[in-house]
Amino acid sequence: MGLWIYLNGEFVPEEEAKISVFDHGFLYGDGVFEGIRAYHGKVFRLQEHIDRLYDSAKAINLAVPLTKEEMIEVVCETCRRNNLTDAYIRLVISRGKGDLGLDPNKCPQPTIVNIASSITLYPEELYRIGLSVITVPTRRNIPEGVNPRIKSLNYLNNIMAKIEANIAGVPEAVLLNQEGFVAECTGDNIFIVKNGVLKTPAPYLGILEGVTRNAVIELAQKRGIPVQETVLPRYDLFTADECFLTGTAAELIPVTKIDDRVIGNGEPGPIFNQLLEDFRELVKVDGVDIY
Ligand code: PXG
Repeated sequence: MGLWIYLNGEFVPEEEAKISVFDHGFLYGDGVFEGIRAYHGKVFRLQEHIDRLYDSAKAINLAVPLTKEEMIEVVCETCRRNNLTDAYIRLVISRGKGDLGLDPNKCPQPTIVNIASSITLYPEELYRIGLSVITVPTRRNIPEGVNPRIKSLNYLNNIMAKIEANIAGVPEAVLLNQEGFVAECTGDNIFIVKNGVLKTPAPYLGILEGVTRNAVIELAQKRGIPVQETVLPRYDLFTADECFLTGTAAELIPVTKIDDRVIGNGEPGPIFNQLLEDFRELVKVDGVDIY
């Protein structure tokens, strides 16, 4: 049973959801996207995802032909058409069909695609034992080039890092920024805990400001846990009491080894466990109703 895909104003069966080989999203990675999740019939922090999508589009000078309200409706309607209450949602806007040249002025009509599918969850045991990760040679894109705050269709920087993690036999890579400070992972933000303080790289260091990241910061503050958005050298990762990653797909996932150094006592820590529990409660109530 195939999916119904939203494509430029229509819902079509997935076999018919096709775009041009002249689409600049395909030719150049010229476009933006969001990865969104629905839990129990609610789309988690949909407004935040839509705001980030429109900011990404603005940053690449791409005018979105739908209002934010219409885009929210597209997301919810795609879930309804596929009878989904729990979903992984991929909303993509590319520059659209042009010619073989770079010029975006030759692309009159952006391509808008929305896919709502079931989620492939990480194995539950990873949440109990934690991930081993490495810092990789590939640095995060510099903000003066393609700013990492733009969730663009060009993920080669992150894919290069993922290849390095694959070669090393670990599931995730930590990218440093141009100055050598910790930025983020290939599709997740990173947090550490040291002496009861929760720390994560500040957005100006060149990261995607994750929706999950921001929710975790709020949850920590509600618990009275001090939070710092700061500069983290690798030393701070190695000597952390706890470390975990956050992202729409992963939610919160513990890291127990970094570059062969065991983090804390090698098990998910108490602050991680508390915040994961709080997050799983939050997703039950914080979201836009689909039905
Ligand atoms: N950093 C980067 C570079 C990302 O791509 C995050 C952080 C986390 O952001 P959110 O808003 O999801 O908390 C992302 C997330 C995947 C996948 O399947 C994830 C992302 C992109 C593509 C695939 O894990 N983005």
